[in-house]
Amino acid sequence: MSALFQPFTLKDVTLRNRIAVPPMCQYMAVDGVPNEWHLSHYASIARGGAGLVIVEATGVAPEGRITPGCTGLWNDQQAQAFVPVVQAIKAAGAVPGIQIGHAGRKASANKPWEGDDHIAADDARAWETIAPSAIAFGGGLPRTPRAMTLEDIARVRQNFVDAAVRARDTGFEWLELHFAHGYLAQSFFSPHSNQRDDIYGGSVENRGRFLLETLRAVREVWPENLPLTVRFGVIEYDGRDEQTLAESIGLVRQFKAAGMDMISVSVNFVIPDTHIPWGPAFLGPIAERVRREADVPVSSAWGFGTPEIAERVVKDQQLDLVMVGRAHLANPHWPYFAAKEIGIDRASWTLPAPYAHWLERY
Ligand code: FNR
Ligand code: 531
Repeated sequence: MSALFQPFTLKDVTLRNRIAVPPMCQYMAVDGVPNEWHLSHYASIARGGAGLVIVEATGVAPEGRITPGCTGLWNDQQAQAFVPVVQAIKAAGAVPGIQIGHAGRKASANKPWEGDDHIAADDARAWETIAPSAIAFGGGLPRTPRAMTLEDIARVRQNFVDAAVRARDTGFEWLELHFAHGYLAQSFFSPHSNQRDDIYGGSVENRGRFLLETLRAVREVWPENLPLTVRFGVIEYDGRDEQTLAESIGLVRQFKAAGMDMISVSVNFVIPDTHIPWGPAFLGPIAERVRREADVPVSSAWGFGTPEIAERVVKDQQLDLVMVGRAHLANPHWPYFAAKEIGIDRASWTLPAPYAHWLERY
């Protein structure tokens, strides 16, 4: 039997298989409002057979978006516009998830195909960025952010809570906090970007405070019976990996004690010049270590989009869920072709009946 096509239950949610579509920004929203693009994009990807579809990083506040094209959940118009997206994902048999986040010092940027860099400060589309400290990321994101006051920190934490309430009321059944990839939350935890001298900076406990407080506050409003997860960079590949991993796994344990149901293991991306060992499934062993040492279900991504790799990492219990991103952009029906490639019998039934029936002998 295939491991990849076994169901997965977390709290009251059961996924039809171990394949998740990770959040992937579409940069196609105006004023944060999802539109026809998002509806057709998510409906088509959900129809392909994945168990879980996580909607892209969605800003908890206008200045929390990466680009002006990112979605938002800071107002009811945006929440209302997500309802058809949730319904389409569910109609396709997948579980609708959403990731909410704040881009911090990486915000106010151009779309990847329009430069992937900070919008020029004198451009009317630009906005002031905020971060734990007034330290710029560098590279294409050279603008120095304003160091957050304690009021800013309290406001942004509340933004996360308010966005979680909107996600709940919109019908999402899986919530992921974006604590990875060098965005605001990740940048609080890293000493590269957080050099505060108050209770939010310095010691590993202080650097983890914003993340833990935000998780606890969201847990209070997110239904206990639905998965609350965190996407978290646990390694920077900056030459201090053993220390970063130890600190990160310590914080993951605290996330679990605070009510987090699952961790999505990723890379920090806090500084531009690192030595990431890109390659198929390179995060598998890291994720397995987090799974073992923090005793928590894990998912991960980067190069798992080959069927036999996806099958193997679940069978070997490195991961509980495999996130397959770009392969789904190339082929929204990736799970159907993966099922055929790893020899699942009646593979066509990974697709909805109107398709499956005719593909059985196709
Ligand atoms: C991403 N990624 C990403 N990650 C995240 O946590 N939130 C997001 O919104 C996005 N947005 C995004 C957009 C696009 C176009 C790409 C290609 C990627 C990272 C993504 O979820 C995944 O981790 C990586 O793409 C690696 O997995 P694959 O693509 O190798 O399967
Ligand atoms: C990071 C990425 C780097 C290299 C290949 C794929 C993905 N992502 C992070 C995304 C934005 C797009 C780039 C987010 O986390 C929002």
